[in-house]
Amino acid sequence: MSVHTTACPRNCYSTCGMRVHVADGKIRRIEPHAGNRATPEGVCLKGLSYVERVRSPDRILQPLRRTSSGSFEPIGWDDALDEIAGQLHRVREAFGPQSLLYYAGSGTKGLLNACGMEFWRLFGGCTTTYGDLCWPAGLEATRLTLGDNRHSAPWDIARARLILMWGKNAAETNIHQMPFIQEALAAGGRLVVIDPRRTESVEKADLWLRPRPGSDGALALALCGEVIRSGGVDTEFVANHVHGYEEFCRLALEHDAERAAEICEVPANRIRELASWILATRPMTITAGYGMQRYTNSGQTVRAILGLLAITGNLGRPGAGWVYANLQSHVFDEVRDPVACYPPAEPDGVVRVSVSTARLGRDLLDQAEPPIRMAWVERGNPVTQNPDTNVVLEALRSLEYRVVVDQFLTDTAREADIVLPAKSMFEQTDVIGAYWHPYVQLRQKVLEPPGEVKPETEIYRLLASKLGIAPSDLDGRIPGPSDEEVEAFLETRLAPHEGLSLERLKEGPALPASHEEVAFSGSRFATPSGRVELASDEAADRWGVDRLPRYAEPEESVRRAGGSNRYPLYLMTPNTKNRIHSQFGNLEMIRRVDPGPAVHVHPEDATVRGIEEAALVRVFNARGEFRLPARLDSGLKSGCVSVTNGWWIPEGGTVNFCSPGKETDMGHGAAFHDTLVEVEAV
Ligand SMILES: Nc1nc2c(c(=O)[nH]1)N[C@H]1C(S)=C(S)[C@@H](COP(=O)(O)OP(=O)(O)OC[C@H]3O[C@@H](n4cnc5c(=O)[nH]c(N)nc54)[C@H](O)[C@@H]3O)O[C@H]1N2
Ligand SMILES: Nc1nc2c(c(=O)[nH]1)N[C@H]1C(S)=C(S)[C@@H](COP(=O)(O)OP(=O)(O)OC[C@H]3O[C@@H](n4cnc5c(=O)[nH]c(N)nc54)[C@H](O)[C@@H]3O)O[C@H]1N2
Ligand code: SF4
Ligand SMILES: [Mo]
Repeated sequence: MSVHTTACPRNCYSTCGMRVHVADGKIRRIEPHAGNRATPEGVCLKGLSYVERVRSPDRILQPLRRTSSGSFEPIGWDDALDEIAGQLHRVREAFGPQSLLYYAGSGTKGLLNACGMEFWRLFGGCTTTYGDLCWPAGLEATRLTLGDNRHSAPWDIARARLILMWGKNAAETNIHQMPFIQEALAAGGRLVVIDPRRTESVEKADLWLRPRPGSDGALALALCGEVIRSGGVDTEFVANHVHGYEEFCRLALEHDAERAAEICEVPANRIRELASWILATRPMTITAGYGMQRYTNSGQTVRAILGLLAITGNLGRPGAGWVYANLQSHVFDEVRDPVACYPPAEPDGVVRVSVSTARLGRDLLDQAEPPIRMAWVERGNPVTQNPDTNVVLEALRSLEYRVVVDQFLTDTAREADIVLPAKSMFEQTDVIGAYWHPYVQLRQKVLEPPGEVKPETEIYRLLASKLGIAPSDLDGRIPGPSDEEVEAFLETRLAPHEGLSLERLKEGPALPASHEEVAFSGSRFATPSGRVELASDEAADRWGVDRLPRYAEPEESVRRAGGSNRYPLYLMTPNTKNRIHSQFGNLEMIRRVDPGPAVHVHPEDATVRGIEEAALVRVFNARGEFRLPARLDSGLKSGCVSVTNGWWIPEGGTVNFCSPGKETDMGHGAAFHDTLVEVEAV
């Protein structure tokens, strides 16, 4: 039995440190790594299911080629790469390298992910995507307000006496945050959850506010107005560290509990109660989720919420602050990939075209110079996870040739001409960052890849030789195939960073030298004014929004449609405990606890439509539809229906058939939740 330090590279707050025990080429045991103070409880059920996942009978172990009947048959690596190289050569000759789309999703974290783009540079360029499906409206709102995206160490929230969990469901999506919150509660702190759904996190809350989806900006401004009127402003903090307070104050005073009650459909006395807690309790931490920032008004929403921390001086102090995204472990630019927020810079001498991730389908169909002819997809499942599935499918099907690299035959892989088998987290060493805790960690190779599986770096090397790219051009860009070459490559990347080396990371998680335990403790903010910016010229110049976080309804809102709406229900599509987006749902261990999709409907909305528990219903709007059994749920706000995202098309719950290919107001995010639907029994 050998024991190895590694870490879970899923797109998940926790990025758990772990020790895996391996014997006879099999994982025998997974236990927490004591060096990661944020994840002492160890991995979740998904983490435990890796034992099944790496050896799943459904895993793709050799290249597959689509047959004329639409099924897949095995093909040797050499033939597969010859065919792909031939297609790449053809489209580049005929239309230029930008007729190739390189699409990378968030399937796994790692420095080596950047090797993909290095390859496409050597190819002569390509079309890539800008923006991101996940969190950019909030990232950009935070950057505009505080200067950058970092927060205090995860355990600092235990020192808070008031915690606002705003549009986040940590009990399912950030399970390791909950013990720190429980610690705060045990010490007399209070938890407020702001969410239209009664989630597992709500069960722990002292107060629950249930706003109408997309209306949180009005709630935040009302709370600010109430605090200002009650004399709760930290005048010293504001005088020394806040820019634009006077203007923001005038805006906030236009709002109060009654106005927010009308807009958000939350009782005014609840809003006043929360305001009184904010006045009376310090320190306050707001832990904000990403679910709330996927609307067309949500960058502005996040700026308004940040205003509440600024005016009460709850920044830069222990137990106080903004927990959204902690990029302190992101000391390498490449670690940011695949969650880069802005259109990528043009690399030297290589023309790169970009299409919007949020509008993937439409932009691909519309791109004319040059038209897209071929796609390479890795680490992502855009058919189920990007908005507007019908248009994404249309765009993929309009191409001449598609390659997908994945571990499983996902809905996206099923659209491919060639599917290449992907490594798992145990089959190649890499260095990974996180976005909640501050550790840099090693994701170590502990198993040989099964079957004919090859890591992407090796696939790119082989493809480069087929395209006549000189091996010397790959040096320093893509490591060679041996474990030693991969480690040497990573060591070079680690070398400039004090305290980080492979030897150190093999022992366990490491803090970067620049780590700040209490973020912004020096009250230095990297904004144009050097202060917390409640009024932002940059917001106006860059994104065309108001320089103040003024409230506006999301574009797709029942109120904009004015009563006569054919689609009167908000479709909520949250994340869920036992899957990561479209991953894990195909495993026996997971299906036992989460066997299939259902649409949650409030009993009032169900009754008027004659929908009964477990009845099959059609969820639809003008963009698309899907059919699922109904689950009556009085924990949902009436006027909302909810289906967890990530179900595969054959399972019937692919929610993005109904979502719009539309960007958020800032950051080029995807406004998934600007989605109105109708449901009917079928
Ligand atoms: N188990 C598990 N963990 C995960 C993931 C996963 O798929 N599964 N995914 C990871 C990733 S990539 C991400 S982005 C994060 C996301 O983490 P979270 O942000 O916690 O998750 P979401 O489910 O997207 O949204 C959180 C909550 O926002 C609520 N919400 C939606 N609209 C509104 C609104 O207008 N106002 C308010 N106040 N609330 C609203 C939803 O009801 C939901 O409960 O989780 C990460 N962790
Ligand atoms: N309606 C709606 N849609 C959403 C969301 C929502 O809240 N509502 N959430 C959005 C969010 S926050 C996110 S982050 C996205 C996530 O969307 P995606 O980035 O597409 O992520 P996943 O669904 O996890 O799919 C990742 C794929 O990568 C594969 N994979 C894993 N490891 C590797 C590897 O090492 N190599 C390769 N080549 N492949 C690998 C997995 O098998 C899986 O098929 O979904 C978004 N979509
Ligand atoms: S999915 Fe998240 S919580 Fe589960 S093991 Fe991986 S990092 Fe930890
Ligand atoms: Mo995400």
